[in-house]
Amino acid sequence: MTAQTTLFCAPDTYALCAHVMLEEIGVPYEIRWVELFTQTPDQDFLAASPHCRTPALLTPHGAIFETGAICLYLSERDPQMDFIIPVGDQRRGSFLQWFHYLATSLQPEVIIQFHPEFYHSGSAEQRTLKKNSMARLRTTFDALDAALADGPYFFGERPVVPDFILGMQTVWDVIFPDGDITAYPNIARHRGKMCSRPAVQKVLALHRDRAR
Ligand SMILES: N[C@@H](CCC(=O)N[C@@H](CS)C(=O)NCC(=O)O)C(=O)O
Repeated sequence: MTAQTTLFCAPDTYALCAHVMLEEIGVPYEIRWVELFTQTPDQDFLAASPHCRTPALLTPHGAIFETGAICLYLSERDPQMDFIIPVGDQRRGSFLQWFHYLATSLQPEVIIQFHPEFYHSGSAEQRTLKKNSMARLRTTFDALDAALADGPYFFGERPVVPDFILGMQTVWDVIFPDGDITAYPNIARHRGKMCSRPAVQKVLALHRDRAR
């Protein structure tokens, strides 16, 4: 039987997070590995994701792209997992804040570290862009480290959606100044907790194997 939920996935990319959420929630799914940056993309992938970016998810209710949207959608499919701080809870505003901060303040800088060529074609300009962006990442990580001080997760002992979104990026050492997460002890502890989860271990192993 074909799974009704298909994740378009490229190894060791933003698709990690959606993949982990599928494992955590335990819905039957299949993975379709796709190639990025190609002139001949998988046509089903293109139909699901207009810029051919991973992740994209085919669901019984249609296709969805964007990590945050996919994570919220999957969490709503299994509310018992408690991955969303609900409306009416006094922590709701903070939940929304970190959810959006990760998408709008952290992610653009992370993408610059990997792909400065999206913004400049010259190598000197690319180096300057990466350097300036890393300075912004420093202060972003300062804010996140402070938010995780009570930790280990954003809201204590149980992870919620922003934890998965952060945790699946902090596995990339190159996004930290000098490639060193230890300057941010609370983020390092958060990564350790995330990486101890069986779903995360399974997905990271699959992606690293595939990326080889
Ligand atoms: N805002 C998107 C970003 C997704 C994204 O940029 N994914 C990268 C892989 S990490 C990608 O597919 N890049 C291909 C491209 O930009 O053409 C999300 O969070 O899902």
